[in-house]
Amino acid sequence: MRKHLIFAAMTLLCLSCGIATAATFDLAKDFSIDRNPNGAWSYGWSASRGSDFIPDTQTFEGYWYGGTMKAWQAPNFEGALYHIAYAVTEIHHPTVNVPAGTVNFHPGPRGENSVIRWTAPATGRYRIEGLFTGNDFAFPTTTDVAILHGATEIFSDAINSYRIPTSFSLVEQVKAGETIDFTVGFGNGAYWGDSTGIEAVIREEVLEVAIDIKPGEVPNSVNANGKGAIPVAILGSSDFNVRKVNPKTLLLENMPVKANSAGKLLAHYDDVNSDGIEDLVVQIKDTDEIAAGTTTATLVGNLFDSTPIKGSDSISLVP
Ligand SMILES: [Ca+2]
Ligand SMILES: [Ca+2]
Ligand SMILES: [Ca+2]
Repeated sequence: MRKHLIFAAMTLLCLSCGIATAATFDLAKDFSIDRNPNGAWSYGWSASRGSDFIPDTQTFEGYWYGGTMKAWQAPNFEGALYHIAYAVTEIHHPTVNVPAGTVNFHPGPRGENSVIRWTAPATGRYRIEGLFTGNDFAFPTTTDVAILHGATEIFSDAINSYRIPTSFSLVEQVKAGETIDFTVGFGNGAYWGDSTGIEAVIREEVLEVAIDIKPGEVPNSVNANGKGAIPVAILGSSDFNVRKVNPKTLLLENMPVKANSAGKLLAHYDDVNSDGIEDLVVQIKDTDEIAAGTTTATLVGNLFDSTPIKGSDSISLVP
C-alpha cells in the first residue's frame, strides 16, 4: 500500500514537469530614456533592415499631442524625429493613437529602420512574445516589421492597417551577447503615417524536471554534515529523455556532483521508480551547504544544448 502511495505521488510530481520561467524582459515596463543601453535593451536605428545598429543619443520628454511621452530621437528621421516613444499617458495626435503604457516606433524617410535591440545577458533558451500593430488610423500605417536574431530574420510581416496586430511567439536559443532586434521600415516606400505599436516580452525558459532525492526513500533524510554524498535522481518521462542532461552542470543547493579518485563523475542511468523510463542518478558531494531548517532542496543545471533545468524535492535534515 505504502509503495503505491509513493508511486502515486511520483506520478503527480511528473504532471508538474514542464516549462517554468525565470528572468523576464518587458520592453514597455523596462522603457527608459535615462540611458542607452538600458539594461538588456537599446534604442536606435539602421540605414536599412539588418544593417549596422546606430544607438540613439538624444531624448525628449514632455507633452505631445494630447499626452505625455518619453522618446528617443533620431534627428535624421525628420518628421519622425521622436522615432521610439513610450506613451506615459495616451497620445492622440490628429492621425495617431498610442495607448498609455505602450511603445510606438516609426521608420525614417529614406528607408531607415527604427530598431529596438535586446542583448542576451546570459546564454539561454528564450521565449520572445508580443505584437506589432498599426497606430495610425488615418493613413493607415504601412510598414514592414521584422525580428532578427543576429543577422538572421526569425519573423517578418507587413502592416497595412490600423490596430490589426500581427503577433509573434518564438523560442530561440541565444548566447550571451547575441542580439534580438525588433525593426520597422517604411514598407510601401513612403514614411508618412507609419506609427507602429510594438509589444515585446522576452523570458528565459527553465525546464522543470522531477527529481527524487534519495531515490525510493521517503522522507528524504539528509545528513548535511559536509561528509559523503547525497543521491539524487532526475526522473525521465515520456517527453523528457534524461540523457539530454549534462551531469557536469548539476548543483544541488550549490553542491556539485561528486567525482571518483579518477575524476569520473558519479552519475549513472537507472530506472529508480520502475516506470520503464530511464532516470539519471547522481551522487551530490556533501559540502555542507544546506542551512539548518531547510525543508526543500533545489537542483539546477543545464541540458547539453544549454537549456536551464530546475527541480525540487523535500528534505528532512537529520543531525
Ligand atoms: Ca509606409
Ligand atoms: Ca526520495
Ligand atoms: Ca524511471
